[in-house]
Amino acid sequence: MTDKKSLLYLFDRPTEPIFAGKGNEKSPQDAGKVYFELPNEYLPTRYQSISSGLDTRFQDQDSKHKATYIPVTKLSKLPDISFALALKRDTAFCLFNSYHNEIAGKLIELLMSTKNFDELLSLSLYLRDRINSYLFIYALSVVVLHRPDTRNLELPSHAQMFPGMYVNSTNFGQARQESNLIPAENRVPIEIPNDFSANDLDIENRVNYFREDIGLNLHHWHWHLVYPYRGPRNVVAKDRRGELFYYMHQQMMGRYNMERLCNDMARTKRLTNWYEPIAEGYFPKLDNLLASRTWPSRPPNSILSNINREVERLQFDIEDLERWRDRIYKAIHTGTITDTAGQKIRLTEFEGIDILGDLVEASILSRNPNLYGNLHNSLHNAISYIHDPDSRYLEDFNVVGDPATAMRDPVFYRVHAFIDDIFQEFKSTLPSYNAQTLGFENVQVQSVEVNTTGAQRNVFTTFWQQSTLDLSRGIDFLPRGPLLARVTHLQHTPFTYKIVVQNNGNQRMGTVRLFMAPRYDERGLPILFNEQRKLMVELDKFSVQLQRGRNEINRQSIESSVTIPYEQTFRNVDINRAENNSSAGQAFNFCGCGWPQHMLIAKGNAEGFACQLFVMVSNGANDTVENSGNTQSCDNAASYCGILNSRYPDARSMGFPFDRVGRDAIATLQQFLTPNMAIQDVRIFFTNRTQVNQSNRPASQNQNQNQGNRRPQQGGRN
Ligand code: CUO
Repeated sequence: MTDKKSLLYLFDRPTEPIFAGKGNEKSPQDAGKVYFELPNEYLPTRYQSISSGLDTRFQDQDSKHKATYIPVTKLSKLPDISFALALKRDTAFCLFNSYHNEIAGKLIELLMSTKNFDELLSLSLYLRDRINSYLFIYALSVVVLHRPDTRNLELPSHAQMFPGMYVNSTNFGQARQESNLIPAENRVPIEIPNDFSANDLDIENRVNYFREDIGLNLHHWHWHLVYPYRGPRNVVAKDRRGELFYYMHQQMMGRYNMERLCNDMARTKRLTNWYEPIAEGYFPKLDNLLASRTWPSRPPNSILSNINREVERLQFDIEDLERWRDRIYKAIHTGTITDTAGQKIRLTEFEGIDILGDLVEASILSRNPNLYGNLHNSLHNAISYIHDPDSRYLEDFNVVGDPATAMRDPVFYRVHAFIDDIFQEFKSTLPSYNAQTLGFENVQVQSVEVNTTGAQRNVFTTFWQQSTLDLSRGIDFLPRGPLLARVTHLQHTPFTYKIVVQNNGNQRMGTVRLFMAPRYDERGLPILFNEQRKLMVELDKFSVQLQRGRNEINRQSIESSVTIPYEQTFRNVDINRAENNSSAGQAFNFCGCGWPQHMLIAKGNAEGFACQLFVMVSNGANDTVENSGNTQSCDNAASYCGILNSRYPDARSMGFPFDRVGRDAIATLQQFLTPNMAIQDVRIFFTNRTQVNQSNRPASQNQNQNQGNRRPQQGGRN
């Protein structure tokens, strides 16, 4: 049987034809270039008549390296792929576009339906150089993630496959020069400047390090890969998916708003008036290498229009958006939605949010797309075509049209502030948690504190870090070998929490929930509970066995259930890692989804940004979910991403205990506390210094060098 790893070669240099040979002869894992023994009819028509010449041409060039040939089982019948060919190869594929997603959904179904691995590989090879490359990579990624026989494969980072979506394009000229002229072993990283899309004349530029962080954008891309809104039902209908759509994006907003407050900026203004000019502009300076185009910009004060774009089969009016919005609010206020059969479905206390999430996004799980429309995706579309709503200039969508790039643009957060407000409106109709629901009998949290090496107690420290990425998988038609880019991103010093809990009952399980929020608003006044709760960012959540009497719980920041470590975010698959068919490999793919560890703590400021750290130990017996058995040895980031093939591992509503309005007479966080909770004033100090990350040097540079201080593996979590 064919080595499953061979499928990964299809992700290498997406627009460079497969017969050009794949793999990286400088990588320790590949002895030489790899060729597939393709049946002639698998080649695109353009190449069929000259196929033998092609083989020798590419193979001769590499004769000094050992080559590997992989046999390909020919499919007994080639499928009809005209539906996928309808999307031109060099066109931009838009994940928020229903028509494009319909094509992707069919493609995912076609690939999922292959009977065994060899058939999947064969079909993928047949499709690869025929259909749109971005579509192909997207669909195959979803399939690799969800098929039992490929789950263990380690997908390369999306940023490596499509660096043009993550890194300023002006650097590619330099990159091409470096890899054409300089031997692989002597190449040096290309510096990617931090402030490439604007300068400080634009106040929004103060948080560009957040919006343009490669790890955050990778997380968002990965989240939408794990949770596609269209495709085979068993892939789309994951446990509490609609609720997680709400919660993950709510947390993104909470974190972004905290970041804004650190930088003396007001919280994000919701985009509610769709006829007004949009003050924020965005000039991405990214290249779409696939479609050979630059990403369109959006000048300040652009105005939305009705969308009528025939090619993308996209047609809706701003009034449609208003109708859908009004119907959704009506459903919230009446507590029921109407399904396609005209039946009323109640938006119940616990499941209502899930139904609403599916409806607002809208995924194929929406109970009535005719009535409630396609609000969130259409807003993405309306903004992403703001510069060319009827396609008269033949322009493609801007960065807001793709989950891999959307977080870069300030307007993205204004859209999601509006979307989040819909969910908050629903939550405000639910009964507040009473002291009994919040409490945990006989359990008192006595204290919580944070210890950071080299800092005072209850202080977080942040700084800039420089890390190196290898982009060679994504720059097509270049000599092989590493192509390194050096980026600067936020980082914090690792820290530990110490939580002291008194248990006057029997030994039992508790769930520790850690959150943090700013203390003061944009005017410098204390934030009251009902506003502060929306800024509560989850830092960690884990189970503990509580002994009778005093319990001291120590937990490291790198163990967070929200984050994934640096290596997983950037998935440098060239660095020596777990064997292919291990469960660690399976975890690796799924766990590309997760908030990047380096963005766990907001930047803070030089004076020490004041926050409140919150800890709660809830009753484990009420939190447990059957069948959430996490059998993976996965460093997973379950809080924002769920667990592969399992139910969401916490029975409480996502965001508990801050997802609802506080009970009567509660004005402050202090008043909200029950004995099983505690708060602590903390500060985040930012120092404007840059440290080089020693732990992420690519394999090619590591061969003769000490690996440096690699991040320790996460400890076992209960
Ligand atoms: Cu993730 Cu609007 O859902 O970008």
